[in-house]
This record gives sequence, structure tokens and C-alpha cells, in this order.
Amino acid sequence: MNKNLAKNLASGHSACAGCAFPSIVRTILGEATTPVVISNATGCLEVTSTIYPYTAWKAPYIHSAFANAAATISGVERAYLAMRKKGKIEKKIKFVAFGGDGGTYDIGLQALSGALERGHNFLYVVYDNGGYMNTGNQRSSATPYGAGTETTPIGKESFGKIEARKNLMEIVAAHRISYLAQANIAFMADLKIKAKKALAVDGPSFLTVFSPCTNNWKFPTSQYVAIAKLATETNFWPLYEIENGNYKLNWEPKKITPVMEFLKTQGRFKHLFSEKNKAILEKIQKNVNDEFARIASLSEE
Ligand SMILES: Cc1ncc(C[n+]2csc(CCOP(=O)(O)OP(=O)(O)O)c2C)c(N)n1
Ligand code: SF4
Ligand SMILES: [Mg+2]
Repeated sequence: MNKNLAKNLASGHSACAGCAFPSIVRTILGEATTPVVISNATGCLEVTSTIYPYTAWKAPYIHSAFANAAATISGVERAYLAMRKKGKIEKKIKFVAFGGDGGTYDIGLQALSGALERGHNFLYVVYDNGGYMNTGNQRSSATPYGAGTETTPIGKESFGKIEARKNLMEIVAAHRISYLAQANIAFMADLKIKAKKALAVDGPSFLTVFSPCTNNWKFPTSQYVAIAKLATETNFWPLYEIENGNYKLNWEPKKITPVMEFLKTQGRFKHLFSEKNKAILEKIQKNVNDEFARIASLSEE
């Protein structure tokens, strides 16, 4: 790890104690071997790191709107190429965009797709906390089936979100970029390897990283790593990568833990443990099993 680059995000930001994304950002940027320029969509990461007149960023950083972190970084990368051509800049720079799941799966998807298709030299990182956390926990298309949020409230008639998560890895894979991966801060060695590979690509690359939210998932601040670990141990969040079209599962549990062990650690799933929601729990387990089997079989091909 390059300690100086890891320090691109300084302490003194105002993310909640027990929030995962500061460690995610530092771990990924710590693997950079060149200076970085960062764009960041509106969301918790941006809001907590850039409270005027302060900033926690020690690298060049642009706050873009909620929708366009990928479009912003595309423009910066093209300006850099033009400056290089004119001999105004010589050093190698890597361009990195960070977005939340709302800013990526939902409103920023078009900007991301365009930037991937145009082939800019950038790494896009989505820290996925499964909802619009900065605005108070509304659902996004990354919110898991059955989760309670402000816009998928729990009640007599409702068990939370009724739709399954969007499969963003498959959408990004369809752009045929050379490297994309799903990672987890609780598996730091794996995250570092993936960050290194993604940053080394001369073109677009993509990482989606599991990012527990103590505030809206409703768990104690000391638990984010333990909960992140359970997400992968239960196959809820498999670790895998797609390199030049080849799928590879990076970690497989020796003994599979039922998904309810992960769900029961968080208040957003508490209602699922009532008798009337038994079928919902069974459906979640089936979805997890099916998706893991799909990735495993693609990895064997
Ligand atoms: C066009 C637009 N609509 C809505 C908002 C309000 N808004 C700011 S951040 C945010 C949610 C961000 O969610 P996500 O990208 O998942 O990041 P998180 O807050 O969870 O880190 C919303 C809805 C906005 N800034 N711009
Ligand atoms: S609300 Fe959630 S995502 Fe936002 S800073 Fe707090 S813990 Fe992190
Ligand atoms: Mg979010």
C-alpha cells in the first residue's frame, strides 16, 4: 500500500462512526501508483468529506452532481490528454470516480454507461450501502428485497422492498470492459488486489464494494466489519471478478452460513423474522443460492 496515496482522504471527515466508506476509499487509493484525480457524485461520501470551508481530500477532487460523476471524470481525462499532447503536462495520472448506489445504479447509470463505452482511462467505484442514505434512507435499485426503508416502509400490508436488486455487475460487464469486480472491505487483501488490478487498466475499470451503513441499516457502530464479513460468508455478497470476459469466484465459504445470520444483524430486516414473513425469508435464501450458483458455474467455464 502506498501510504501517501491512502492519505488522499484525511481524517476529520464527518462520516458516521462505524461507516464503511472511509476505509474503502483509503484502501483503494492506497493501491494507486500515480497521482489521482477524483470526481465524486453527491451522496454521503461527498457531503461528509467536503463541508464548506473544509475538505478531507488531499488529492484534486471535483464534486459533481448526483447524476454525473462518470461524465465529469470523462471530461477531466480528455482535458488531461489534450494537455499532454500539447506538452503542458508529462506525469501519468489516474482518474477515479466514486459514487453511491443511488448515484450509480439509478440516476448516474447513463453517465457511467457512456463513459465506459467511450473507453476513458478511469476507475469507477460504487460504494454500495443499498439506499439513498444521505437523504434519509430511501430505496434505490440496489436496496435488497425485503429491506425496510423510508419509501418501502414496513406495515401490515408491506414487508419492505418488493423488487430484487438490480444486477449492476452484469450491466457493466455488457460494456465488455477488461476488468470489473465485486469486493468487500471485510476481505481487505482481496480488495487491495482488485484495486491494484483495476487501477492498472489503461481504460475503464469498475469496482463495486459492499458498504454497511450503521445509521440506516440499524446496527451498532462497532459492527460494520463483522456484518460485511457475514454478507460474504452467507453468499449474499459473493467476491468475484470478470477479467477479459472470464468470471472468477475469489472466495468460497467452506461451510455455508444461512443468509438469515446476516439479515438478523440489522434493524432494516427485523420484520422478516415474524411468522407471517417466513416465505419472504425463504425467497431471499433461494435468490442468494441461485445467484451464487450462477456465478460459480460461470467461473467454471
Ligand atoms: C437530481 C438530484 N436529485 C436528488 C438529489 C438529492 N440527493 C442527494 S444525495 C441523494 C442520495 C444519494 O444516494 P447514494 O448515491 O446511494 O449515496 P449515499 O447517500 O447512500 O452515500 C439524493 C437523493 C440531488 N442531489 N440531485
Ligand atoms: S448515514 Fe450511513 S452511509 Fe452515510 S455516513 Fe452515516 S453510516 Fe455512512
Ligand atoms: Mg447509497
